[in-house]
Amino acid sequence: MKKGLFITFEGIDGCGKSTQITLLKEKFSSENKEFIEVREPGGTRVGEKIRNILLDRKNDSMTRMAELLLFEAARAQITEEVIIPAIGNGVNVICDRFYDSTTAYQGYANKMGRDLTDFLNLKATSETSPDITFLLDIDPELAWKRRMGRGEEDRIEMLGLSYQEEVRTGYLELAKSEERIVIIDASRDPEVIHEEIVKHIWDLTG
Ligand code: Z5A
Repeated sequence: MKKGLFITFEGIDGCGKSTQITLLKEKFSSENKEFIEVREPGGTRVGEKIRNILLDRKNDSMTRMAELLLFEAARAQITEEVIIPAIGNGVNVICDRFYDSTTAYQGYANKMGRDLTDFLNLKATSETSPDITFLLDIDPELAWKRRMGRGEEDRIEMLGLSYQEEVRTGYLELAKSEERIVIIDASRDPEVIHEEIVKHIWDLTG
């Protein structure tokens, strides 16, 4: 059986991932392409519980190592329980964040180091890698303005604009060495971005 495509979306907070995933789901549905949508951290019973711990503003004493291991625990669960079976059954997987988030947020911005995050990412995913990753690149200030009025910030959003700047730099560094990562200018109109994303997916699938 032909394997499903594994597509991931990455970027700083509020870069427009959810918006693009919604448009891509509509496109896949209109083309009768089978897919599932998942998100990280979360997407499983265990993972959603871990997500609550990670994003809870009250957990401000969480250590960087505890944070890293919780993200990897949620990832191990969703990869084995959901992603690997779906791809194996020929179902396309659209994933809101995957291990590149750990590289950019924990490895780069939190300075845990690539050696550690690369090792844990490989272990947590049994070396499952996306076929294509869209990095929605945007100025943190613009992303922050877009998010305004969405209510209380979570524990990671509370870290502010300079943190988002570090994360953005981490993503762009990573993209230099990973051919599967497509950098998308996310400051443009959602429909324009969507068309570019679809073109890349069609190019990949032929
Ligand atoms: N995290 C981590 O540190 N390490 C890891 O390994 C993983 C995650 C997996 C997950 O939070 C947090 O965990 C995240 C990283 C960290 N940091 N934080 N906080 P999340 O999943 O809840 O949040 P998020 O991933 O940052 O998503 P988001 O805030 O919901 O944003 P988004 O999905 O990228 O954006 P959006 O909701 O599509 O758009 C934001 C707003 O902009 C919205 O009002 C849209 O209508 C608007 N928008 C979107 N696109 C456009 C365009 N093109 N033009 C104008 N306006 C737009």
